[in-house]
Amino acid sequence: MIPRDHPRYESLVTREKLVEGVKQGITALEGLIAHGRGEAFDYILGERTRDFALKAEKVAVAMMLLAKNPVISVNGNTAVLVPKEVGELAKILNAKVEVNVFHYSKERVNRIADYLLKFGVSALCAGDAELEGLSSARRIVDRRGIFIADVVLVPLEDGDRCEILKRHGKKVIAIDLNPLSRTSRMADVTIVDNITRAIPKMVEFAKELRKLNRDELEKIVSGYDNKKTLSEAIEGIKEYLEKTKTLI
Ligand code: PTJ
Repeated sequence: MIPRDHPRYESLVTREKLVEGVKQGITALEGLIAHGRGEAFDYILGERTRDFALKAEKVAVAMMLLAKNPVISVNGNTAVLVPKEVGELAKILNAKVEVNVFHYSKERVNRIADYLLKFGVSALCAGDAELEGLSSARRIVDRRGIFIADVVLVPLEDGDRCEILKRHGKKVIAIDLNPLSRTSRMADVTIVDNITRAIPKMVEFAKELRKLNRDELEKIVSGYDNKKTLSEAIEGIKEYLEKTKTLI
């Protein structure tokens, strides 16, 4: 039991969720390592949603509202960290949710889908289609989901799939705390924010933006520059480190 007044309560609770996810066979062991890397970037970003992330979250939601077949891809980390919020977001955006994992087994995919169902999220996971050009298990997709999607939200992604999704003509929105990763650089929109803050923020934006018409949504998306977002994220890290240095 983590004491509520612990100064790093949120971070410890998040870790516990992932450890529990591993015990239940939902999160991959490698997911813990990936989370550690994410935590380190979050730390040097100041552990809050920065302006460049807010902007990317808003653009991402507008893009998904404009999409014909938006899909939210869920892996083992996402499933245990934000299951309810993914369901909420999918509902408002009229998006499909698809289980798609790097460390693949049919049993694990089904376990993730069953877990999501407990939060009222019905996820696709048929594995009845393949993305050509990708050798990792992430190529295994659902014919009704990622296979026909025009916009895919991919939290905690690997660069290879991002590249292939783009080659298949899809727009990719990544959530990745590492602004230097290949995924971050390949995506059309990169949200450099913790998934535990990013998805709830996107739910808020979705509630607001769903009232807009297509022209208004297009205005939000047009002129978005992902390279600018990434350089602002790197500047954000530098700024935070400089500020912190003076406090030591
Ligand atoms: O469930 P599976 O089988 O699909 O496996 C999931 C992992 C995460 C193990 C797999 O996708 C993987 O190996 O990912 P990578 O290549 O390590 O990339 C994960 C990226 O997510 C890293 O750049 C981390 O900085 C970032 N990251 C980790 N935790 C978070 C995060 N970004 C946002 N929020 C987080 N909580």
